[in-house]
Amino acid sequence: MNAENAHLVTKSGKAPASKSEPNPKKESPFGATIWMDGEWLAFADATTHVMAHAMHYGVGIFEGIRCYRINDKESAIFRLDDHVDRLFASAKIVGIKLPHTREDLRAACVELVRRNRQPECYIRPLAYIGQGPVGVYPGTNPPINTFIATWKWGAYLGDEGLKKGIRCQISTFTRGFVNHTMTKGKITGNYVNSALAKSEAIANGFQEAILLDTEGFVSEGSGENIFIVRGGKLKTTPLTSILDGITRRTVFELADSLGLEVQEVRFTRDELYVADEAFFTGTAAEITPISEVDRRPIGDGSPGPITKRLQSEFFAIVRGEKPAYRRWLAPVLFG
Ligand code: PPE
Repeated sequence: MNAENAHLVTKSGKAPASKSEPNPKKESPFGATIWMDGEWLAFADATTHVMAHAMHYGVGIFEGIRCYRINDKESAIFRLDDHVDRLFASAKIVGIKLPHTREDLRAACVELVRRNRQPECYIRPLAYIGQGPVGVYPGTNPPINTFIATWKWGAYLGDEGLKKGIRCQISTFTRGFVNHTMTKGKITGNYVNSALAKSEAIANGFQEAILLDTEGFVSEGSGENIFIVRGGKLKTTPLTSILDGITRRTVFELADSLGLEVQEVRFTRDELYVADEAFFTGTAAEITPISEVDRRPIGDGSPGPITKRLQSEFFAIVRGEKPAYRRWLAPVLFG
């Protein structure tokens, strides 16, 4: 078994029972190795039991991190410390005691990218309540399983979307009430809401959903924070109904360095319609312009100057071209 077809083989070594024959020549985006509970496992061996608590009740936490190529021998994981810190914050929110230190998880991310030899990849650490007592109550000291996987993930909303912007719809699904959906945590169960909204948007011919909060103000995308620009000023949702995005925080610093003001204030759907520019931020989405909302073009329907400026700064930083921001880059060296 090699790295290319490792994902097509089950633990028993047999091809998965499926009506459509897997094409062994198709290259897998997944790294051959997965770090799980402190061990380095082959992709096919990183499995979980059907009776794991998280499978039934969705109590898990995760991160999404990107690694970018700097040169032939070096890559850099963007804001690794901040992502690991947020994983611990998520753990605290759902009451999961992570059985690993921050240092161990940071080192495992770096080493996994190196082992999987993926100079540009997405890194997914995830911890969940494993197989223990049956029922909603997981007990006082439930088993916690933790893994990290990597895969090649191009532009989340398409290369074309990154350049020209994407078409969005205001979702019929509402972002959760603050005492229901703990959005400061990146909690697996929270993503049912996102998956429903995104699937609906795509079925309706759009590329992404924008969810409103329970009071009708713009909240965020299914997997992104949102910004609007009007009269040269930026606005973004305050940290009420949204994930405290690390790309969002990055945009705050970039905007500041460019002398642009950012207000964290609620704004309405119609304010979004009449914005000069709008864009999404996220680890997967990076900085993606929004060209249209509910069939109304944003500005003239093409990415505006502030969005483009922030995008080019962002990509220069993550690729190590701005020495002042090297503090955000955790190096991965390929020998
Ligand atoms: N809001 C939500 C709901 C969200 O899922 C993300 C990240 C963000 C905001 C932006 O956060 P940050 O990545 O720290 O800037 N969504 C992740 C998962 C996407 C997926 O499909 O899976 C991501 O971008 O990695």
